[in-house]
Amino acid sequence: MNAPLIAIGAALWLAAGFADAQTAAPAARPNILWLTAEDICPNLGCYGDTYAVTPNLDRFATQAVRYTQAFGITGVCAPNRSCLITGVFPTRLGSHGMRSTTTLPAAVKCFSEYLHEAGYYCSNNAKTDYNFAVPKDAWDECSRKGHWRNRKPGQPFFAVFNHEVCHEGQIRVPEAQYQENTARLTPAQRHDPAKAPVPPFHPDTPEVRRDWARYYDNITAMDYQIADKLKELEDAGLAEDTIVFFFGDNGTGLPGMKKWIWEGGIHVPLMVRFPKKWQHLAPAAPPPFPASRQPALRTGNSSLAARKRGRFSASWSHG
Ligand SMILES: [Ca+2]
Repeated sequence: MNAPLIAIGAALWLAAGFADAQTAAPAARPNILWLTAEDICPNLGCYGDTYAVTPNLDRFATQAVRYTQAFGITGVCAPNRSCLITGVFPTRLGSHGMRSTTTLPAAVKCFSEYLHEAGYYCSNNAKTDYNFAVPKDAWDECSRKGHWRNRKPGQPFFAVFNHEVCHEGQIRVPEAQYQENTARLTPAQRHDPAKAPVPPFHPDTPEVRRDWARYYDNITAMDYQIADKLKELEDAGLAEDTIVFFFGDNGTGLPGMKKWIWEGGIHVPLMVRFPKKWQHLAPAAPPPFPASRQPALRTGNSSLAARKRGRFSASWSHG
């Protein structure tokens, strides 16, 4: 199935559970954890990429709904992030130009503001890059200190952790920085440039092969960090109360990919783990591994259906 991916969290959250969040008792509300990764296409083992070394995300995939046709609305961070947090197309919002600046119309809110009003503790660690000023009520904490641990006892949370080690800017860093970024990788986990899957639109040179190998090394480093965040949840006894999203914000940060609206710029991984308690919100069961196909996000349709059910009435949202 093919469908655009817009506003991953907004669409799923608003369509599936927003009304519940407003009316249910705190203990009956799910926590929401977003684990976002910068600048990656679905170059993960669980997506069938045999060059990738991503054991933790591969394990996560066995517990999650894995979308194979998830796409950013554009090929680069800021307009995508403006869409993710509002559910509005950046072309409509005036946020489409990278590092442009727009002003949110009074009727448009970051969807975390609704969660905040509903009693959620909302933290963002830490990137915003929305192309508009962050509304003061969007986050209880928006910094590198942002963490669900800082909420009041028993308070439900929506927490975002953005992972930057795989950002395009980390591919060609000085050697010392690269070694620091990838310090946790074992020798066997480091990618051999000679085996790198150089696409036909890149010159097959040692420099390009090194870039690709390091891109994959950085993804493995990110995979370790994702495991840390999942373990934090487990250790706190919150895994069964928390819906976990993993997704990329835009495609691979190499030439002809990120910033372009070809597949390499917009095709991203997206997986959502619904614990048993919240399985009724899932569009499908976790797949047998490796799954061949999973449902695509039909955000417009699901949002429309939600409106018809009277569960979400914000007329400005595109889903
Ligand atoms: Ca990005």
